[in-house]
Amino acid sequence: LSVSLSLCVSCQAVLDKSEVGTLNSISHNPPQESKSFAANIFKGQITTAQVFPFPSVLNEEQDQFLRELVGPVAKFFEEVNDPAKNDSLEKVEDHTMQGLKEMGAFGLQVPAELGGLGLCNTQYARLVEIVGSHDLGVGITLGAHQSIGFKGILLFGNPAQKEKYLPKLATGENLAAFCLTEPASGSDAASIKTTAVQSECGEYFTMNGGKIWISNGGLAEIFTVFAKTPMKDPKTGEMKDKITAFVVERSFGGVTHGPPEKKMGIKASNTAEVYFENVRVPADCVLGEVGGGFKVAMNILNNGRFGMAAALSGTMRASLAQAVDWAANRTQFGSKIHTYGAIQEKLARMTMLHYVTESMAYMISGNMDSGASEFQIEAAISKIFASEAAWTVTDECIQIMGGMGFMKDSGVERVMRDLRIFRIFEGTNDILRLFVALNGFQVTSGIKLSIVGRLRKKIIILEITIGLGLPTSSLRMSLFSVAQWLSRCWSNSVCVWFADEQFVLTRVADAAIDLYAMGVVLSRASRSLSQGLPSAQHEKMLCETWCVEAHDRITQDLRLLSSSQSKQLFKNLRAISAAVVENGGVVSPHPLGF
Ligand code: MYA
Repeated sequence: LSVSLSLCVSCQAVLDKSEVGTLNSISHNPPQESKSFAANIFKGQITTAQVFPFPSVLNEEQDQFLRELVGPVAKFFEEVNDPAKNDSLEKVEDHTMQGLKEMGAFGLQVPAELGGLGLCNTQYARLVEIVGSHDLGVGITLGAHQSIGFKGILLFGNPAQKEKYLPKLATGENLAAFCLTEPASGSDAASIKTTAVQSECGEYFTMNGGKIWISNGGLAEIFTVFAKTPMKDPKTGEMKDKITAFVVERSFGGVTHGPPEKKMGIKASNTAEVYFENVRVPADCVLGEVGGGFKVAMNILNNGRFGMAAALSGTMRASLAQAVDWAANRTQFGSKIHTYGAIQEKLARMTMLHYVTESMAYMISGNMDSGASEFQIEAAISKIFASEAAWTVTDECIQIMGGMGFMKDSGVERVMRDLRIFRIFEGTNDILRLFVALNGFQVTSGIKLSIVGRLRKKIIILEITIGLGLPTSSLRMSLFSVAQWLSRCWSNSVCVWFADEQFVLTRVADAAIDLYAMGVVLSRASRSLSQGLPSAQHEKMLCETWCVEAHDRITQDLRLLSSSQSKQLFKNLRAISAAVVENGGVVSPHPLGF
């Protein structure tokens, strides 16, 4: 609270005493301690520590080092890497791979003493953003390697594992891959069938199973593999299968892979099946605890998701620049097309989507660098938001460019193809929306809610009211209006019953996403105002416009949920779906009758 107040003073947002009172009463005695802004909004609390002020985490040395890296990396992507060629060859060209290795791009976050660049998350985000603005295929090759492939070793490895594996991974001499998904286990990650059975002597595990759609699967030497290990339940004495994470070397023997998959996009990145046949994995290759692998997997994913937001904010920046270049130079009906309202609205919305995504990426990386341990809801939100925003921005870039955008030479069609997978992998956006809503309610209620859980739990749907009659000289912090909204929600709470109620949860997640987005842009625009940046008024406008529309979306969603209409609506949707499933497709007869 004190942070938010001092921020307000510095950005000239004057609070009157009644507003201070409201905030004090909201933040009072939280039922469960959490510093996460996103988690706390489900409790009707504004916890500002992770949002205000906008993080500035780099010290002078880190700032200087990053500045020295940004130029050469951008130059490399402009002059050496050829995204169209990588796409058509369906691999990253050899000289590009070599150049990336020489630049240290395969070990961005590996500590310097183990041969990496030792970057913090914020520095990593800045470089990944450059990669995302040029070539998502290269981005996935690099990201599958370090964002998930060997992140487990960085996060959970013991000193011996780190010393053994990280130096060669950092230089790119060895590539890494993350092996979770299986033919029958996609979103339901806990249902994997790959097994790892410990030997009688306890010295090794025998691993059997197969993984699919593994990025870098055909190139990697080192794999982070999740497998079920039979274990004795200490309480009941019964044998139970629990997931364990392992570092598996291809050189162990019994590790093979399928041919590169033919894909819609990110063609330059290798994707393959990986098989494990009687692989003898030494017991000292267990990552974390035996039986603790599910949490290892989730934490690796949580930890890497902001990288996607960073990379995609780079993609959006590039798409926006391309759209602007076209709109500023293309003449139709006697005028440049950027002078027409229809194009102006597109450019403005693209700009706002980019601003929100970029703000989320650096908000989360900054929090992580400041030692935050609870960021999983925010990270999931950033992945959902970034992948959808980048899709919209690039789609609109093509729309602005018209026929030219559809041509291969424009390069945007490749970006569009590359982007499609981002709403699917690293947790589909649909699953992550459920994760956001259920985790939020778990924080509120203390009751564990599983995605497939059968719990019936009263939830509180929050009613939103954000006043935006903002004086032009200051933001007058819509945040405080958000806080007022949250406080009101306790008195105006609407109870909704749900059991597997994904229709409800998805909309609640959308409200949480919009709210978090408001928080991050309010914070960033406030900082720009307080620093007197030349762009401050522009940012203020982005922020205000975003907040007005986000407020409307939230109100609409929550109004629907609290209305009697929603039950009927969801019933209809369920019935329509059941009918088409039963019929194997369209139910209504063709209008021509045949
Ligand atoms: S890799 C494949 C990605 N796959 C997925 O993401 C799978 C999605 N599924 C899931 O995440 C889980 O199965 C869900 C759990 C969430 C559905 N953090 O009962 P539960 C805890 C911490 O809810 P389920 C790929 O695509 C939970 O609290 N903890 O579980 C690579 C509970 O704990 P407890 C979590 O109903 C693509 C326990 O687990 C989390 O089975 C390449 C059980 O929970 C969490 N998130 O459903 C990308 N979730 O028992 C390349 C659950 O203690 C990278 N729990 O209460 C690109 C990077 C960008 C470019 C970079 C360029 C350089």
